Amino acid sequence: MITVYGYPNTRTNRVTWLLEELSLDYKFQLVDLMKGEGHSAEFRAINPSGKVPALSDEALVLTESAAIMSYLGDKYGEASLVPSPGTAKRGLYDQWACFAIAELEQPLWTIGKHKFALPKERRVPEVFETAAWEFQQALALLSTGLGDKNYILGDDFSAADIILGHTLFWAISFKQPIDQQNIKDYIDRLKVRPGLLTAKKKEG
Ligand SMILES: N[C@@H](CCC(=O)N[C@@H](CS)C(=O)NCC(=O)O)C(=O)O
Repeated sequence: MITVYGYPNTRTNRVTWLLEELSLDYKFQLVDLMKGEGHSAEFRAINPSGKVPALSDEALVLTESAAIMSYLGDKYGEASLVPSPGTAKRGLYDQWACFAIAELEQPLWTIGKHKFALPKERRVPEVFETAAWEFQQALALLSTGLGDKNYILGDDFSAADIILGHTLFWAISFKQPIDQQNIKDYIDRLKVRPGLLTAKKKEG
């Protein structure tokens, strides 16, 4: 049985969205971050960092949303959502998944950390402007990479679109401007995916 340890409106949604796209059964185990459950001894035994998502699949426990997604796609996806290792498509999949985490998410998370996530005494509001600028640089690269394709790898939706899409939804909630029409259309295509809507419902 697959168990996802998570909390609504967090990176957990990348994993639950993929699980829905793969039509896999799973248990959603709420780790109530607001009640401090991330730092309970019980959850730290699963993820020492206290962060979500984490996933258990029989004896395996995994953390890091992008790694969990590659694992699920490789094991259960028959190359439909995560391309097979060693193919050109997988190279491009990994490129965009890494880009999402390292370039697109990083400045947004800097904003998030310094707005609400870090202890108050650690927050440095001066970083906001540079982080917002960095996000715009990454957005421009994404717009060029996406071009006139429906999805980042071409005609077919993949788990890379989940990581990118989730990060773009996050940008909207952080009120970062998105001016590129191809990215706006991409967001419109992603936000109505039934897998996303079901995952959100299950997370509560
Ligand atoms: N790189 C990790 C980041 C995980 C992460 O920071 N999760 C946040 C929620 S989106 C969290 O659990 N924060 C609680 C905390 O930092 O204590 C991933 O992609 O899974």
